[in-house]
Amino acid sequence: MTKPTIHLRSLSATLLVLLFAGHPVLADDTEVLIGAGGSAWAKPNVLFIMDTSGSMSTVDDAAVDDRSRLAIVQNVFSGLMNNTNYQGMNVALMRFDSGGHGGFFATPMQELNSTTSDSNTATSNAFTAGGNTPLSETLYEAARFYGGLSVDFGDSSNPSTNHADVFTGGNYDSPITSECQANYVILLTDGQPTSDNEANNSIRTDFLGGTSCNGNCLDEVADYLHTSDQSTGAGGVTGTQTVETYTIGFTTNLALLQDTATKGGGQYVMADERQAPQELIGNLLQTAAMSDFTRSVELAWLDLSPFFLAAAFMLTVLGPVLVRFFFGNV
Ligand SMILES: [Ca+2]
Ligand SMILES: [Ca+2]
Ligand SMILES: [Ca+2]
Repeated sequence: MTKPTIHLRSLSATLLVLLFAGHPVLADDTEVLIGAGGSAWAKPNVLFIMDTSGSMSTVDDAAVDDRSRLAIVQNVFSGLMNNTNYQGMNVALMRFDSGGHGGFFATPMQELNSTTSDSNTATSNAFTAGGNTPLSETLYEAARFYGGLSVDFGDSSNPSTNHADVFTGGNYDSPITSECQANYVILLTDGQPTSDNEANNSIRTDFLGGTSCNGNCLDEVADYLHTSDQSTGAGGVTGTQTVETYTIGFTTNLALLQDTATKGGGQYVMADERQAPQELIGNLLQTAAMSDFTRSVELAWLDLSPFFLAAAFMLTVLGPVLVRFFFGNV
């Protein structure tokens, strides 16, 4: 497969423009990345998992932002859905089960366009915070989806069950349809896992070849997604198709989320505007610089898109803080 050539230095410049502009609006370079009109490349699958646990109703610092964590995430998600630069990729949205038993698909994996951007936003905005934080159980369900395996939690979940377009009979319809397709999970969460061991036995037998997890299974599932072919069997796509997991943590710097992103082939970013905006900005710039200088010859545009998604999240959440950081207290 021929990969499109990208001049990454211009991408870093784009990121700087974004930072100084204070808006997550992507410039023309990104249009190239997303492949506007570029049907020659398989659409990437981007699965968002949104934490809907009770703690997401928390307002962390009303003096900074009087919205709840969930309201902030919903606003960020809406901003992404309505950014036309992202149209053309496939997007799905999962959320936690309100009773602490795994998670389910609130929307199917579908191409982002003017219609689905509205429906995705409406679905997300209807979420309310409540219940536990079954992180590994939900990523496990996401892995079953990518792998086209049987539905586990998603057909008995609350406050609703899986969207009808993600499964046929009792099995998930894997969104992986092309050898060159890139597949992602972006996990947005604010807390430690709770009520999160119901999938451990299935993870051990179905994903880990009989080996038990070390502590919580979230990182092991991410590792499995990143290192094992997720499109196998009679309907499988030739070659090895894997899934990269990105984690975005709110308010708590969790080693588990770092481990998960590392093993998942993605990145971990922490969005705590009260603690370390400089560090966050530094990490973003460092990532861009590393991409620029160490991978500067050629790179599939798909390799970069999750970073920009994460950056867009961060920039939206931290917009006011970024302005203060660069221009002083105003
Ligand atoms: Ca549970
Ligand atoms: Ca573990
Ligand atoms: Ca395969």
